[in-house]
Amino acid sequence: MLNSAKPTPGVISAEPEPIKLDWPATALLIIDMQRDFMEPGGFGETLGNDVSQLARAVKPIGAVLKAARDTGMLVIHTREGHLPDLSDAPPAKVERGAPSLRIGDPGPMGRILIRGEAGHDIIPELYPLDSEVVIDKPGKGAFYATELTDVLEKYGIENLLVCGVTTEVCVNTTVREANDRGYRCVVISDGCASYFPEFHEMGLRMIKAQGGIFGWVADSAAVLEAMKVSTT
Ligand code: C5J
Repeated sequence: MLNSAKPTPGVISAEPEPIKLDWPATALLIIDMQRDFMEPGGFGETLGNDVSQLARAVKPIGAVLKAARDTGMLVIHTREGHLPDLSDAPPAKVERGAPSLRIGDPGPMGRILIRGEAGHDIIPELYPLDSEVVIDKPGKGAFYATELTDVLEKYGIENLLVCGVTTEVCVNTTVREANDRGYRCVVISDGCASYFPEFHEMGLRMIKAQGGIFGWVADSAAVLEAMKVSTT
């Protein structure tokens, strides 16, 4: 755990300070644990990244996902991707850089970052149950051009446990969007990962700096400990 002090029952040992959540008003938000980011041959690798860097987040997310399912917490998964005709993909995104394959090009897991293709789907270890919410998003943030706000309002959600990939891109963008909309975000440090370990570290530090300018950061053990006490 990040804090060495003994945890208070039901309180997440988080940084910059412990936080007690109203669990029925809390959802688990898992960002973009898709084959396109996690596996060779997908979008992440076409950009020149070492996708093995992201594997470390799978187990901690799996543990929190199991606890969320056991306790009946609302679980929301997101997927970044685009419509087959690319009508929701800005040319500025598609044409950027010099990837080995561009968004929409055929790859070993189907067309790169296109909805409905194998690469766009969530990895088997964290696959959503039919009862869970899946939000398809065209951007990095999970609120932009999606129904996420409506879902959170429908379920009376005020707090988000956030994890997924990558720490400094889609996790950070979503946490910033959520923070501006009034949600308390607790980011699960070992449930996030980046292709660049230093960006992961800085991405977390940016969130919890200045008294928690965007939210709180806690590891999965601290979250699980608080969930165990608070939801039994
Ligand atoms: C990126 C994401 N890195 N899910 N997407 O392009 O972070």
